[in-house]
Amino acid sequence: MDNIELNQYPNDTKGKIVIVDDQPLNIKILHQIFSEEYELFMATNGEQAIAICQKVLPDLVLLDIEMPGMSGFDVCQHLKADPETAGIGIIFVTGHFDEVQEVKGFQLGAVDFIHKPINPIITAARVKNQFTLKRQSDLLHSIALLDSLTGVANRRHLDQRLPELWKQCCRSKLPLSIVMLDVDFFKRFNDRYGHQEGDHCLRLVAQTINSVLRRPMDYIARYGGEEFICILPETPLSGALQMAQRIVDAVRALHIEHLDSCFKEITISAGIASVQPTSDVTWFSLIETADQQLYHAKENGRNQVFG
Ligand code: GH3
Ligand code: MG
Ligand code: MG
Ligand code: MG
Ligand code: MG
Repeated sequence: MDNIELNQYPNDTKGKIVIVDDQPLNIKILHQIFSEEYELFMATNGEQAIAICQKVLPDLVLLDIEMPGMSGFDVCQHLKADPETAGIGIIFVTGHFDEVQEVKGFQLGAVDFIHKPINPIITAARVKNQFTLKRQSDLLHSIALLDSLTGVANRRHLDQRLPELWKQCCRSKLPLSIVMLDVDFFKRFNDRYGHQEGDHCLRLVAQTINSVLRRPMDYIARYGGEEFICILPETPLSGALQMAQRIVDAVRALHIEHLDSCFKEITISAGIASVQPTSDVTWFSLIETADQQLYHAKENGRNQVFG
């Protein structure tokens, strides 16, 4: 599970299909059916198919079962075992109807079967159905993991992503830092300017935090009401302090009027925790530490970083 974006599918994006068959003639037939509507990638053996799938993350794979070397079943198992490729829809294309084979294919996670000789109309219809389902489920998935107000990841996404980033830092033996952020005097802001202005402010703050994060691995989620959390993998405390200070400065630089704050504009406070992840420590305690540091930043006057 990677960082997410709501507009995953601009209307002009063609669906991607990987066609896998050891017989060039079959590839040619499938290519003729789909080349206009989809972006196609071809493979003539299992290893090649897996490499292409990992690289282009297609919507669907049309997968021949009988091939020299890795069979279609092997390829399917391989793709399903890797979280990165597990969501790709697999349609087996098989030479002869065989109930046992078909059961096995569905058990391995295939979404449909197409029988040879290929009927272009039936094949196109089946692929179109699966393609539509895949896009709908991808969209649902991304909506379920996004905060609807600010467009950044929500708590549910954080719960999935944090253990992954944690594991990554266990492997790389590099520190992971967490920055907890909380908008200052935000209750008063709502009281004076109204909830709609409050919502608008939260959107701007989320965008601003996001714009400070530069590396692809850096991650932001809305943690709660006016609280955000940043995860900075492979970043030591010193780097996290710098990033957090940049965030605090950038929020202040928005110059959003807040007459009931001692700063007279919207500010944010940050608490940082940093650790070298190992299997002995948990990320729960890291969040707790960041929370305590945030508390100190508040106690010490707000609009500042503690770590
Ligand atoms: P502190 O500086 O100590 O953080 O004070 P605070 O007022 O920001 O903290 P408190 O926890 O007392 O209040 C948080 C407020 O954030 C309460 C609520 O009105 C506001 N809030 C939380 N979620 C939302 C939201 O989605 N939209 C809006 N407009 N306001 C929200
Ligand atoms: Mg074959
Ligand atoms: Mg709060
Ligand atoms: Mg609070
Ligand atoms: Mg607050």
